[in-house]
Amino acid sequence: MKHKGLSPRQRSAHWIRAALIATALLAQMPVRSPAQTNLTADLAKSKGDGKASDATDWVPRTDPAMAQWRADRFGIMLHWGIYSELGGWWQGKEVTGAAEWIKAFAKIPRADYDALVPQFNPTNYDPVAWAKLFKATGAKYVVVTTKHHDGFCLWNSRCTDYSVASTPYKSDLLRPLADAVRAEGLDMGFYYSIIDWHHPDYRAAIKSPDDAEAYAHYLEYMKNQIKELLTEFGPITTLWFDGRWDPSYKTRPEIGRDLEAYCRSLSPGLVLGDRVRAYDSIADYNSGFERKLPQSQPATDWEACMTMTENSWGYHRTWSGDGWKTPQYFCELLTRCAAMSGNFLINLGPKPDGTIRDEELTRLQDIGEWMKINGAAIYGTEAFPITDLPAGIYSTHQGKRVYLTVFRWPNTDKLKLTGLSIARAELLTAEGPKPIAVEKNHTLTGLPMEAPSPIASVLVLQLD
Ligand code: FHN
Repeated sequence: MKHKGLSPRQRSAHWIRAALIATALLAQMPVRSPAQTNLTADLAKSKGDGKASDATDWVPRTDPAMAQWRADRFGIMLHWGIYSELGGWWQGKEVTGAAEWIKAFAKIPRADYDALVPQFNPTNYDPVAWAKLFKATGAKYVVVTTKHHDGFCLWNSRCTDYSVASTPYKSDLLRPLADAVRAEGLDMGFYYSIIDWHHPDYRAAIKSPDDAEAYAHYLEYMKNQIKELLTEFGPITTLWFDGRWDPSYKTRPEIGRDLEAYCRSLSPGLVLGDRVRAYDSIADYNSGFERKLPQSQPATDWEACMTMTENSWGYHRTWSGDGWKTPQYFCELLTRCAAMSGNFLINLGPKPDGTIRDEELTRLQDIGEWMKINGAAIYGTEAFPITDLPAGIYSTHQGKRVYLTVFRWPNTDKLKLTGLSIARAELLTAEGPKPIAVEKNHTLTGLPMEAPSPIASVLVLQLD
């Protein structure tokens, strides 16, 4: 068995996997609750930054910051900016496609788009309430757009006046959020767009020496902004770059490498996904799983990010594409990620006034209720492959504790897990863990005929 590319923790898990690859005899059994959503069909629609980076030379980081990121497993992403003002509508018409792209999709003239700046006034913004909500959802980290592709900055950057400082609200939106998030014990991360439709020196492609000179200035601008973001907002654990696909960036991998080295020089423990690079390698983890999950476990650390509707990251007043994903679906995606040793970000698009819409709020609350009881199956866990596990059941483990998260409850009170040597078992419920009898060290007996949770129920197996 090769250990190349695995962390010590992953390596130590190998003996368990090697010795205990089990066969679940649930495979042929009927299940009680039907599959709720067609994961494959939905996830196949993924667009965006989905191109795979080269993982050949990837070496896992083993330091505490990376170990923490890996153990967190679950985060919240926020897309917020002056595009939120429009909510996916321009000149009385709904614009299809991601609402944060409305300037490009509706071909909004610059002067008209910039006229949103004096309108942006999120007077109901309550970062403390947001942070409490994220905590209650069970998230362990938060990633907020500091600047999206339109170039508008949510902090009072000294590098530009195209920022919240020029709005009626005036005050920085990021530091209060970062402080509130950290006060809740969560980690704070910043999204930063490489693409910038507003900056005069940004170039999508370099076609002349003048372009090269302009782009060099833009790179300096990015560095100066990054310095502000990494040094003036308290500990920032991850910088989430986006928009590496323009030729000006992706055809010259040395630019990303230089930017990455600069970030690391400012913040040595910073966790960086591969979007800082030009598809040539992975950085700390693969961040290319956008609105899709991998089919099988990637060889590297990885993270997926997911919209609540089909494809809108920013606030869209009347999304008329595919509808809202259910809390159960999100819990299944999150569990699926953990069962492939990956992280999962759920995206929110706050309203322009600073509130979070009800559709998002209620979903987060339901996810949080589920996580409160079942989060042990997610946090700090890794993949625990069991062959022939039926669709809708996912296995993770932390040391000798194995978690089976059952989204489709079996139509039987017995569960035989050939190949495992189970010392004790319990079922997680709202009233606390309930012991489950184990026969011959491999068969759980006396399972309730109804699943304790309408979303998914977790069986915990303590292995010998
Ligand atoms: O174009 C962006 C999009 O608006 C959104 O920010 C997503 C989030 O991963 N990233 C880009 C597409 O890959």
